[in-house]
Amino acid sequence: AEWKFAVEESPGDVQTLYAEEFKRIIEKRTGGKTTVTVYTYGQLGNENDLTELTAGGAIQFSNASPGHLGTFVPEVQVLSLPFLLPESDAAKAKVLSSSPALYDSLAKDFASKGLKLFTVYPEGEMVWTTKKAVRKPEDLGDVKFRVMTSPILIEQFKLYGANPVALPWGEVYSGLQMNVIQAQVNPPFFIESAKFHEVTTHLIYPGDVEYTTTVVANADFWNGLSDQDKTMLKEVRDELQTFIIAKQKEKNAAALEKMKKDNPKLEVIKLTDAEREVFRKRVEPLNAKLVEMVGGRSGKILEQLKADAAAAAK
Ligand code: 6CS
Repeated sequence: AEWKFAVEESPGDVQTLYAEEFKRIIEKRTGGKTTVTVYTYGQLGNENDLTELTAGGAIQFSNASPGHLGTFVPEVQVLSLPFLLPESDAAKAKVLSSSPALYDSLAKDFASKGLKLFTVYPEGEMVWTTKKAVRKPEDLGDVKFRVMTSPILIEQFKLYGANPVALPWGEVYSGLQMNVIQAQVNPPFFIESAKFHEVTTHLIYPGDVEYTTTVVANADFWNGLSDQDKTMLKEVRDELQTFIIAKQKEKNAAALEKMKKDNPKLEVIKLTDAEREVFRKRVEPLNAKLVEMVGGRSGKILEQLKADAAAAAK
């Protein structure tokens, strides 16, 4: 068999490294009977296109990050809420790898859209690139701030005081360059890879949220797999979880050093606890807003996820 796996990122990026390692392990374990073809960003379409291709069965696996998937599986936006996941790496990894809120509950909303939730993993803390110093919501008043396409992100950045606009990432570099937008948010490895630091002057570390991604499979494809294949895939999934969590950490640390070297004028601002607290307070209405927007089981999933996060942090 041939399995197609499309990612939302470029060669060398975190999602691509994951898919390539998936390919290596699957092809080794099946002795080449199953091959995996990896497609990087733009080869088959943008982020939202990949989800539709997977749900429709044209491809078997893809990354579907909550930042974009909210347009298709609205409930997944619980993963985009700031100040929700535990702060420690170990507790965060535990929630993302095994939380029942995600794999029992949220997975049902994926299934109803033709998607099997295969895994969720972190890609690094979200960092803002801006063209001026930002320390408080008032500093964002005149800033057109690019966010991913999930509706909750527009609400989040409105609460933060900015003027948010949703775009696929392929349009972000030119938007910053032409000053149509002045800011965007992504983990450091991605800012470096997409070269956003070339068209920006400040990196702001707000400490509010982790970038997470999900890997999904076409549901009919998944349900048609043999028990043996399903068991293999579960083992591969667990093995890759350890691999990718270490990998993204290493890449994010290296990226900051590289960006400082490339652009010596780049100013790095880490919000103080007091400054961070102002943004945290601003965004407090967001959880209720999400439940109001999405309805259905979203409130229940959110409460469950909070409980799983609290249990993991203990
Ligand atoms: O900003 C975005 O849209 C993209 N960011 C990352 C880290 N991965 C893919 C996603 O589409």
